[in-house]
Amino acid sequence: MKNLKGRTAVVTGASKGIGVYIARALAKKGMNLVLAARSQSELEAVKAEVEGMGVKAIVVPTDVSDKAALRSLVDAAKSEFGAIDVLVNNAGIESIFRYHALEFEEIEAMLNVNLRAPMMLTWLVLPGMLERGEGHIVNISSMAGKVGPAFSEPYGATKAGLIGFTQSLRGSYRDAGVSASVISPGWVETGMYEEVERHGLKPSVLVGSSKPEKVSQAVVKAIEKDLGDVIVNPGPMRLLLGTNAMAPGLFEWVSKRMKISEVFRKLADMREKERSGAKEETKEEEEVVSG
Ligand code: NJP
Repeated sequence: MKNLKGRTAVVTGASKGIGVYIARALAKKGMNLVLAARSQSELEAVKAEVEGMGVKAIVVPTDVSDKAALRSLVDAAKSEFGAIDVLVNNAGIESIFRYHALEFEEIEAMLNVNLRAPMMLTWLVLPGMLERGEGHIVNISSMAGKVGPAFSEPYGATKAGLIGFTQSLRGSYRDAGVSASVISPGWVETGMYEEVERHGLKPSVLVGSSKPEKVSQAVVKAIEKDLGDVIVNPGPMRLLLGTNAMAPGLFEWVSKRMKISEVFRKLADMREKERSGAKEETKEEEEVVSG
């Protein structure tokens, strides 16, 4: 889609982190915005900022794991702007724990927010796009979807799902004027990465980290140039991914030596320790109350 000015984009996860940068970048291109997430006051602040850039925006408080809320989001966008030209599925959650230490509901929540919501929202906006013969879906995946890091089973699986979903969409609908892109960042210096920084952890030198503007620029470029698969990472990731495809054993060896999953292991350790501490405290409180 060459000219974004005056068109409408729905951006999920627009209340904080990368989503705010995506909203700004699309507003800079003159797009009107439908801002979705659960935190209304944060969304209102983003709305005020992008309106200051001369575009129109609405806030639609949405829990994307709620099916009815997804329908309401699409209805609100259509009733305000008439049509949805671009959908950016950015909302995402992660829970880095050892898989067996996760609660069932945490696994379910990642599946719902990271994969089911983008698939359902796409399903809801596609008919309108096909009718107009134009539209673009952008899915924010992750390097974790390209190669599943240790201690990130549901996250990696949902992000890999988004990559496959996007490839299929491109194959099915590009001839009808509707396209799709998947953006796979490595670590990005905002949002989820803040906990990594707070604990003084460092990503492997092979992976590094990127500024959030790199992701928002990649989103704009993917829409304007119709790019299918964009990696945002300073390290030699395509080379590594090529190695993974051709010689997975060698890739595993390099990953281990370069400690690619080390940050995930440390985060999992810290969180599991915190959680078992919290459980102990609750147990002690209960014992005091009952006895
Ligand atoms: O995360 P964060 P990022 N319903 O936590 C929203 C991917 N990524 O910006 O509902 C609706 O700051 C939440 O809003 P709220 C990552 O997988 C990141 O880092 O108000 N919205 C907030 O706006 C994700 O797909 C890195 O709490 C829900 C947003 O989602 C995307 O980038 C690396 C929701 C999350 O903001 C943005 O992540 C990478 C729900 N149920 C991929 N639950 C990175 N930062 O390093 C959450 O490879 N949200």
